[in-house]
Amino acid sequence: MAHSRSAGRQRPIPFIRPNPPRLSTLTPELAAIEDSGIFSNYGPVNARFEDRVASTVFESKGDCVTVANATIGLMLAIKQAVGWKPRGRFALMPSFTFAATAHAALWCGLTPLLCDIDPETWLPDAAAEDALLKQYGSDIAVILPNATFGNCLDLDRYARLSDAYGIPLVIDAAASMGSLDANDKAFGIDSRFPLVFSLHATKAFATSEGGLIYCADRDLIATLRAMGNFGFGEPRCATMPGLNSKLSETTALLGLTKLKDFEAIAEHRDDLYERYRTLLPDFTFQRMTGNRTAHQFVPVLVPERMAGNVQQATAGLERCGIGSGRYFVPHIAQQPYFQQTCTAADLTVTDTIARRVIALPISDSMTVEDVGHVSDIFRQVCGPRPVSRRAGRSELATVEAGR
Ligand code: T4K
Repeated sequence: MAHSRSAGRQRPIPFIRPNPPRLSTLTPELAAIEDSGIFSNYGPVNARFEDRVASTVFESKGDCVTVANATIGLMLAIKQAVGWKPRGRFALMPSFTFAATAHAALWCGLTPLLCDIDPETWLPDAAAEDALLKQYGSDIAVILPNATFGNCLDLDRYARLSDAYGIPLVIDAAASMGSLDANDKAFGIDSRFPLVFSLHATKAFATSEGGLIYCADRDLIATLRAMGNFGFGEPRCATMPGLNSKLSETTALLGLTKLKDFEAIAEHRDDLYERYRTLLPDFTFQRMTGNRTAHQFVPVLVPERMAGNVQQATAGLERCGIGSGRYFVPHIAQQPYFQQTCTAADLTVTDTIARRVIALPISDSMTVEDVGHVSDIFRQVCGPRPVSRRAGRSELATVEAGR
């Protein structure tokens, strides 16, 4: 997949280059969908996709149901977990997550209770969660950790917490499709709590829009499937809370096709990530807890002296044709809507990381040479002196001059 490119002027490197299967190459499969007359409502292509994920990714230890996107998947899973009338009012989650996590809880009538993250793994901080569980007890309706940037959560610990406090658990695994745990198994395999994955165009497992909920508990998946079809537990008759979260047959076809080369894609992305780490040994990366992460991008911290001034690095990269992003910045507690609707605990680590984090590009078509180029430029834009004064002395200056 990775082609080496002869030395010379670098092509621009976008931050994210989505690579869903090309619909234009799937004409026979699309014609078959048209001929079947079934376009949605958990049709045959969708069923094949779900079965194949359950059997190949999760080794037939449970079931999957597709959803239109992970946000709506989280809404379904949270609603199912807390019941029709939640006994508590809070959803315990990190502030270092995407808006979707907080929105999903709010749509379920809950108040996000925002906790800090671990300074190394950037996963929700165990001590912070423990403290909030002790403080708020049964006022917490659901524990909602985010597997930050595809990193693996300690699900055994969460199962113990859930049992000890009698509080249900839903895992936001939006970026984790393709992540392998410390035993080299798919993250979440055999979990009795639902994991919600995103299949968005920008993810490693890129379709267009889409999501997937996996759980070892097959009955729970059956319930979520009915909830996602208007709560129809009986033919066209709502017996539970519901909405429409169904995936179209066309998107299911993208998922089914993506599965074919996804192992190679995930491996390639992880190789590129490791290359970044090798080339930037003096920078701080997230400490990974599993054996492989399905990288959507490469979050890394700029040096302490640039804290609060990450845009200097972003702009320097941009001038050299390299895209970058900032996740999760602003974090939840920094966003105006969430400031009005959430309760925040101490977020010292989150604030510190948010002031320094930048996300570098990774994509299926990038090569190790591209990573070398981005790393060189990144190192230079993070240098102590303003980049523009180094004209003629650095690769950055050469690239800038050539533009
Ligand atoms: N929970 C967590 C922890 C999440 O991170 C997310 C989503 C969710 C839940 C909800 O999952 P979904 O409901 O989306 O399935 C992007 C993704 O849209 C979002 O899925 C993802 N997390 C988040 C971390 O990243 P934005 O707002 O940054 O996307 P946007 O439009 O700025 O695009 C990012 C880059 O990708 C840009 O450089 C443009 C490029 N791009 C994007 C699209 C959509 C393309 O080149 N082509 C495209 O088609 O959220």
